[in-house]
Amino acid sequence: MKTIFSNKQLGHRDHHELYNGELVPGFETHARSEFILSSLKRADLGQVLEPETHDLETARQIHVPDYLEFLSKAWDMWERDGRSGTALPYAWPSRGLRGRVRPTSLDGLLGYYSFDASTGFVRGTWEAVKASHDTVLTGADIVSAGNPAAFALCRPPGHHAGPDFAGGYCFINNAAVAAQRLRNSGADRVTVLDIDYHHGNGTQEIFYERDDVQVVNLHADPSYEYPFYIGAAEEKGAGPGLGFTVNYPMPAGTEWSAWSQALEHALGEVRSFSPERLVVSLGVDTFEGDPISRFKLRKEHFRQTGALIAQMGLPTLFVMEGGYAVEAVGENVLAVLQGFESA
Ligand code: 7XA
Ligand code: ZN
Repeated sequence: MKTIFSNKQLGHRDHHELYNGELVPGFETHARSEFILSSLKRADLGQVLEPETHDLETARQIHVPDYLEFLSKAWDMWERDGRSGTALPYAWPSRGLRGRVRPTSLDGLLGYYSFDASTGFVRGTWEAVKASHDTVLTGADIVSAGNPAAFALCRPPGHHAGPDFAGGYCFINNAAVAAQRLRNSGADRVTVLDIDYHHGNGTQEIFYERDDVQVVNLHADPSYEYPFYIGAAEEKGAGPGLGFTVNYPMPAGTEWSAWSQALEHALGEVRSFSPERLVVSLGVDTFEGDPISRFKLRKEHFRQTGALIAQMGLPTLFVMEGGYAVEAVGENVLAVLQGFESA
């Protein structure tokens, strides 16, 4: 299987996030991709390709143009203000505030275009975000060209980013951009299967009213886990999209037996939709050793996950999302991809 990755994605580094009342080094480190790359290379999984450079046309079908423009300028605005550190918001337009009115100052804009304090900008952020976007588009094109699968080693990840907001370490929603690209390339129906520990709220919101992209999420129940305010089983889509969003929230401590049952059920839903292409939002923060998560999957389970997904027989693009047990991330991702290939 071909992997796509650019070293530019490593430039988003040394950023901080608000965690347990302190500004701490971001969990979403560049080292994660380095561990993944070295595991893939050691196992000789396949070629690692540089992404092609792409324009933002497909991304503009997913995100509003002024949001993309802000992403590209946020750090420069921050530096022009004479600031250093990490550009993070500290105020958000909550219920009762004028959430639709775009402020003019940088601090106002940071809150306007985000929903948390874990998604900061540093000097290399935009170049990394753009390269991550190029990586996923290149992966989608590889799958459209007739390859059975590809792995877009995206970083920063994407599934929390919505039409006009960043959050959860995500800026551009790579999986959503890929799904749109696959649609533009002629696939009538595309499924995004999100197996990250956290609910992919951005992907859900982007496609919530569409009937051409099914979004299926397996995740920690939002009643106790980030992103907290979305991802319940009752959320099923709206308007023409009704029935094309499927959610499997699960309790803390979920082990393979329950998780794999949910996956089998989810794959049944995918079969009923009969997509022509599959995008997998691949997070391995369901791992028992993950520092910010509470599920109990082990390496052998990741291999079985890949094999179960392969049984769908669909051209598949894997898109990297979360996973923070840095030294195990590479082996767990490799296990999914090898499980898929060997099935
Ligand atoms: O899938 N999403 C993630 O892995 C990121 C979750 C961000 C949690 C933020 C905690 N401060
Ligand atoms: Zn996650």
